Amino acid sequence: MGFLSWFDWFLLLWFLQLHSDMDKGDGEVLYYLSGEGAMSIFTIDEQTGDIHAIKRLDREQQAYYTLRAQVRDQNTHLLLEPESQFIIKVQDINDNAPRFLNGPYTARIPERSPVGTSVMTVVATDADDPTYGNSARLVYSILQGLPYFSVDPNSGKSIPGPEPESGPLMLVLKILPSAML
Ligand SMILES: [Ca+2]
Ligand SMILES: [Ca+2]
Repeated sequence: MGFLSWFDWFLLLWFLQLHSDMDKGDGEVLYYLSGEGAMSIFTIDEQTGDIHAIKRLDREQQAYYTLRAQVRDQNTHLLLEPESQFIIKVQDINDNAPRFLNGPYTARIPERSPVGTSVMTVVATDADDPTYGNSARLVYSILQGLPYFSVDPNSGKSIPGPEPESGPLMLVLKILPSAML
């Protein structure tokens, strides 16, 4: 079984080519494609075996496509070799921004709480591939509320710092893809 990559959101920038050893380049063989997305997302040039994507691929919708290819004699239409199966993997690009789950968050903390008391833990997610590069890696930081609060950049856990003199405090958090830092 072959394993091929295609890029997330990339359309027709390049193509894949199937080639049979039975193909002497004289136009006597024909290539056929079947399986997931055959003819609706991927098309094949019968003569050359070139496979093109005719729609934009979104890894976050479908990351793998299992397809099958046949090579047949142009005249007899008999299979020239056993049908082969291959998988097209849609390679991730960083095309999703991180989002907070269940936000906006509200939390209360008693006056004169000890420094270091946990206020809350915020959780964000990113739909990109967490197993590839930094596309889904998150870093938490505070936009407003310093120096009275801090946040663990990795876990999103927020803790208060020194107590303010007076008045309410607003804690504004943001998440950034790590690549932007
Ligand atoms: Ca992302
Ligand atoms: Ca992506």
